[in-house]
Amino acid sequence: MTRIFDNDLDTSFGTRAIHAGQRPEPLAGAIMTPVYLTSTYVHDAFGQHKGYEYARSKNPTREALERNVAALEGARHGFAFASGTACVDSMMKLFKAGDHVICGENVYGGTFRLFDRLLKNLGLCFSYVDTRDPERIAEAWMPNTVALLAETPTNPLMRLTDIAAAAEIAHGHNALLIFDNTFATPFFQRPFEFGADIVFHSTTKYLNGHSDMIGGIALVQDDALAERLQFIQNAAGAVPGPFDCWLALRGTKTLHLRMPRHDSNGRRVATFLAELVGEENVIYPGLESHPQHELAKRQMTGFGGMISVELGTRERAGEVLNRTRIFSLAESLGGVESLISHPASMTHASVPPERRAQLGITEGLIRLSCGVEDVEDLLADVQQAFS
Ligand code: P1T
Repeated sequence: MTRIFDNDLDTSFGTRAIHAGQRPEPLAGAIMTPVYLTSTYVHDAFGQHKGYEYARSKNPTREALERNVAALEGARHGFAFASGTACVDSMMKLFKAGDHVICGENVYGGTFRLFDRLLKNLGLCFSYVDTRDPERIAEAWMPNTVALLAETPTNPLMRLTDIAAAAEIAHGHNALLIFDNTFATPFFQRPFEFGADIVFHSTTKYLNGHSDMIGGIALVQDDALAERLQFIQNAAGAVPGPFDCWLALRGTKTLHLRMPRHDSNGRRVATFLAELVGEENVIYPGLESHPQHELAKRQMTGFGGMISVELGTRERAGEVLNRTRIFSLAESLGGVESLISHPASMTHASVPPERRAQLGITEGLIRLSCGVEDVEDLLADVQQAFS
């Protein structure tokens, strides 16, 4: 069981980011957690081992990451996976054929694809609901509903779910409330404080922060639920390698330094874009024009670096995507470097066109991930690309 160390929660966020889950390595006292490149562990004697038997079940580098991120989210347990998508897939193994999951209608395209193209065939049922409105969530409930899974803010439309309101509904039905906290990170939003049961991340994004690995992690409070997830992690085996865990763990050490910069760059770029293309075309929860700005202020302490912009047509979007010089045209987000992308043909290409149109993921929508470069350079890039 990957329990955090008892004193990890007594310190503030930045100290936890650097220290939580980590102890000096016992052989030489190396201050940095080694990359434990091993598939198995030697037993001291028949029936006696040090708590490690086989690296799919447990790896000390992975454990350090799990404990670290658990401490940042304010959770008791963490379970790392080979990708954010593998994490979602493994979480769904908590359920069985015939169970119904309510999913936020706007989620990462790969999450929708996993549900719609694979897990549906295995007998899980999904409804896609506009979780901005708690009434819609309540109406979607069925006798076999076992969980609500949503992103807040969503990818790419930056829509929010009132986590506390969703928790009240889910818990009234004895179901699990699962939040994808990838966009906000625990630095700006801690869903457990509002009643979430499982919080997960694509660690590929802000937690790693350097665009050099793929991973996922699920955090939980409840011991019995943790035991079930640990069983799945080992039994299904979608685990990350130790070096990827090490890279993510190196990333979390500076999360509290990077996030304020993503946030201040995000605010400046969003405000500037609102002047250039009109505030009604810029989607950023930190702008007063965002329809859920008040909720954003209530459940988030910052708004991060993700911005979407509606440019009207695919041609106009293409012009901007081809013109940026610092914002690189690529999928993914949350790294120190700024990226720009076209959700309809990239991250959400697996969502059928009519569904995309219904949601508002248009051909003219582009998405920016503001990195931590000097903001004047980002503004100049936006100016020359959008004007
Ligand atoms: O790529 P992977 O580590 O499997 O994570 C999937 C995932 C889960 N949740 C959210 C909110 C995500 O944004 C992602 C992955 N997203 C991208 C690759 C992207 O560019 O949006």
